[in-house]
Amino acid sequence: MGVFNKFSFIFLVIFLSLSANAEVQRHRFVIQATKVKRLCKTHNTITVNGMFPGPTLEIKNGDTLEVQVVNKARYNVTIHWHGVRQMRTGWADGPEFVTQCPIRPGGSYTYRFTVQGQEGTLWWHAHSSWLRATVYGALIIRPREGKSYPFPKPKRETPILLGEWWDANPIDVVREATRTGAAPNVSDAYTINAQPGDLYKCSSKETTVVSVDSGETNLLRVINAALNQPLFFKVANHKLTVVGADASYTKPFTTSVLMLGPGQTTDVLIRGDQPPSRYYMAARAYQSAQNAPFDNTTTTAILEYKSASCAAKKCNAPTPIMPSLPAYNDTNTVTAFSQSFRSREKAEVPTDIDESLFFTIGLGLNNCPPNFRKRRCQGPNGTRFTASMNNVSFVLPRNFSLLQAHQQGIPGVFTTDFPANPPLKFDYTGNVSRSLFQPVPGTKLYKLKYGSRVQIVLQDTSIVTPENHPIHLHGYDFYIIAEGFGNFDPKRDTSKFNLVDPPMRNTVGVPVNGWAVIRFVADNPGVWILHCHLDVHISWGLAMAFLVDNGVGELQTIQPPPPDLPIC
Ligand SMILES: *[C@@H]1O[C@H](CO)[C@@H](O)[C@H](O)[C@H]1NC(C)=O
Ligand SMILES: *[C@@H]1O[C@H](CO)[C@@H](O)[C@H](O)[C@H]1NC(C)=O
Ligand SMILES: *[C@@H]1O[C@H](CO)[C@@H](O)[C@H](O)[C@H]1NC(C)=O
Ligand SMILES: *[C@@H]1O[C@H](CO)[C@@H](O)[C@H](O)[C@H]1NC(C)=O
Ligand SMILES: *[C@@H]1O[C@H](CO)[C@@H](O)[C@H](O)[C@H]1NC(C)=O
Ligand SMILES: *[C@@H]1O[C@H](CO)[C@@H](O)[C@H](O)[C@H]1NC(C)=O
Ligand SMILES: *[C@@H]1O[C@H](CO)[C@@H](O)[C@H](O)[C@H]1NC(C)=O
Ligand SMILES: *[C@@H]1O[C@H](CO)[C@@H](O)[C@H](O)[C@H]1NC(C)=O
Ligand SMILES: [Cu+2]
Repeated sequence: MGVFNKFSFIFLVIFLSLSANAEVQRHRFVIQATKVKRLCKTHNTITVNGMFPGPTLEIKNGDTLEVQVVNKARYNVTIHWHGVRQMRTGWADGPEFVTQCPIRPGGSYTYRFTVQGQEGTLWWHAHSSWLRATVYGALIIRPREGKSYPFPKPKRETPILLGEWWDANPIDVVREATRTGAAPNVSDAYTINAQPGDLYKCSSKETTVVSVDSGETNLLRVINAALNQPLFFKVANHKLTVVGADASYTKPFTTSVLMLGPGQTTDVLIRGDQPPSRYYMAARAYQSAQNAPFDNTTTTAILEYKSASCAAKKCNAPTPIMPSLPAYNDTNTVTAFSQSFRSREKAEVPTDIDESLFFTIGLGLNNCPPNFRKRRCQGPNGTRFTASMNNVSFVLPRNFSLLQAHQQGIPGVFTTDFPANPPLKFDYTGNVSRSLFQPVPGTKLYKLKYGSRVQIVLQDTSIVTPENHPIHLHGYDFYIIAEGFGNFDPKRDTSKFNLVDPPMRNTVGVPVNGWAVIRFVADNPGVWILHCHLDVHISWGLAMAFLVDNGVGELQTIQPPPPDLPIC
């Protein structure tokens, strides 16, 4: 008996330590056209496994994901694991022509990577043309076994994916814009978990319902998966307590409204502390660009107290209460919100900086090339829209991915002369002369030594229009140590740097007509794209890429490419 007990004890210990260890999760994503009906009309929508939104992946910190992506659609596709650091596994990052060539129709590729030291909400999405309009889903990372959240455990958890829907094929929309040089058509609806909600035609039967019980707390994992639009989000009569963003915990703070740029996530606790009823949660545009058309509609879901729900057909459920959302141009609310973020854990902000960079970000206009017909120059005054960082409009290669070209030493695919500073100093946020509007196309990378401590000032310009750009860096989280309006002034603005508890994120909303300063340590070798997460701006060239060298030894060296890596 005693021996048996000892044995079962040992077995128990082995079992517990195994289950506390990391797991490998395997999934199969089939990219396929699926009939999806929204706004009264059915489209052949590109989805993962016929699901819209796509499957939610739920893992623990330390787990490994192996996702076999099989392309049964008629478009090239890649999948990006947004916010996953991909330490030494850059081949699994996903942006097409950056870390891999696209998975062609009929092809497949297995993404294999470990999520380490990140907890909270991330997401995955296509990183090829505009496919991410419908190819996206949540990636939830919970604490390791035996560890808990740094806040009271919520009774429920609900992913809230904000999206954008075209009553058209999104690929046709972007192709039309590429052809004409004009801005692409704006969307026809926003969505919550892929449903537009009650305020749109033919949508009320499928409105998303989120349950809550009186007295209990629900964790909403809000993700802005919209293609081109920063969004306000609010729940009628309920306060939201922010506890995390971009899979980093924040010091909790309470707010009535969120603003997320595309790419950003925000985890909030919501308590069932109101009279049992039905309340709308709603999202609509934060629009900072001037004189630009935008989708000015409102998407809703319903927060429903269980005691107020209505399963029986004859019951009259109360009409949900509608929140009052900020005006589309309420930049003050955006500023107050973004300045409330603080990291929860002790921040390890690099102080001695090796690479002090200054990048202008903004739009531009190309004069109509002489061999182009008028119908290909339908931007403002017969131009074509473009965009740039430091006056370089980013062009993706077509014959090799950047990472492959780097790894195999293939010349002629890119250069490493991306400028550390704007080639020309001017009043970035002032009345910019028309002669400065046209950037230079190029595939220019900026080389970083392994381990270098990097600071980037991201400076919006008012060329064409100032705008809040959500700038996303692949392969890294960074600290946002300051933000402000006007032109960044080192003499005045360095004193505003928060080196104590700045928030850590993977996407920063650079204030409209303003700047943000970010810092990170280049400890992940590979090629990492830095880009605006408004897809309309990526296709115009609002991007650049870092080439981070290997360090010393295996642990500071990128892994070899997987054998099934798609080539061009
Ligand atoms: C864009 O909008 C215009 C005007 O409504 C419409 O004629 C055109 O068909 C739309 N393009 C696409 C690709 O849906
Ligand atoms: C957007 O819609 C709101 C009402 O929902 C209206 O007050 C506002 O003027 C509209 N803005 C634009 C630019 O159309
Ligand atoms: C927002 O837009 C409205 C018109 O739609 C305008 O009256 C108001 O001044 C604008 N507010 C700001 C802060 O720009
Ligand atoms: C287009 O031309 C008009 C008239 O010359 C001018 O007022 C306007 O600012 C121009 N727009 C752009 C974007 O250059
Ligand atoms: C790849 O494409 C670039 C740009 O078109 C070209 O300059 C380069 O020669 C090509 N490289 C190879 C190896 O084909
Ligand atoms: C901007 O500058 C141009 C000349 O470069 C001038 O014609 C225009 O009036 C100025 N606009 C404003 C708003 O100051
Ligand atoms: C960008 O470069 C082009 C070509 O040299 C030049 O015409 C333009 O003025 C530059 N613009 C800025 C903002 O530096
Ligand atoms: C698909 O990707 C291949 C390279 O792998 C490229 O040659 C082809 O042009 C792409 N097709 C489209 C429609 O972009
Ligand atoms: Cu942008």
